Amino acid sequence: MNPETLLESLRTGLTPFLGLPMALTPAPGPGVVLGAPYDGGVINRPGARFGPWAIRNATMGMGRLSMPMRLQGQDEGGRGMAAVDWVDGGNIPTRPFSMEEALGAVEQTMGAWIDQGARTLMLGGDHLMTLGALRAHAGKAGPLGLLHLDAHPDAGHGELWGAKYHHGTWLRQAIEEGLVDPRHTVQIGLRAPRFDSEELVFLLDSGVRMWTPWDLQDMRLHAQFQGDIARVGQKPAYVSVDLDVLDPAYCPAVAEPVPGGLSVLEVLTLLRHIHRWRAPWVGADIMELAPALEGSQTSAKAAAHIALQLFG
Ligand SMILES: [Mn+2]
Repeated sequence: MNPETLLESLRTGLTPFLGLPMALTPAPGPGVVLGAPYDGGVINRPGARFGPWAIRNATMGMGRLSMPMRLQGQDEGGRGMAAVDWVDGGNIPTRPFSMEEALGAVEQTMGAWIDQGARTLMLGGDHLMTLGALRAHAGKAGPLGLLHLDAHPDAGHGELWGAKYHHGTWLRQAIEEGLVDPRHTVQIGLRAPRFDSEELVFLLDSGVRMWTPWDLQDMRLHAQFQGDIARVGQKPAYVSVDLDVLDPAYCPAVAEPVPGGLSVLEVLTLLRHIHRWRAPWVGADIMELAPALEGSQTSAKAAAHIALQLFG
């Protein structure tokens, strides 16, 4: 966002992502940012429907060129957002009362942009909306590689809560529908206590690679970690970031904060690996930001998790 677009935001009262031009009608172009203001798939603490506004507001006045790449003269990511000619496509009209309709709206709106050749960045919204995005992209590119940053594996069995679709089941659904190739799927940051181990067995049997924050601290595993991320990029790749991958000290405003997570710096550092893929990711999302929950329960959650850890 340059001074001109900042002044335009002040004038119009609108804050498109990074000051990108607004475009509500799909047209040929390299990429589009879309909000998904839906949180009907949240089990415990709703509020992610307000995420797209909060993220857009937070980009007001921000530059488009990430600092470390410039200083180190590296060419991994080209010139980042500064080099692309993306638009902000506004929000997807997700009806608040029906998951199926909301998922359909994501698939349809995003699909219309993909048909025009666009890559997509979705601002959540709860993580269930990723299923709609994967349906849209896989419909065009076939089974995708998936890099999934999250405290939770999101592959729960629908019967657990009597509902097939919610923010904790979308990955199982995506694997069963053939939208992602589990052998090219990597999860990073997993640490939330489980109700049972069936979900993890399902993922392991499918071939998904799973990394906890403890694994990431073991330097002996670093080459294996890099290899896993590289394998995601051997296919058309999707990157899904649940903000609860971050420690609540950095990002408490999510539906399910889990202590013991990654720092912002750790996430920014590991994302650099994706710029070594032979092709840029086709779609990405940043999910679960519930801005009204800022600061809520952070300390009590830390206490609860330390208590649990006492039992091994
Ligand atoms: Mn998630």
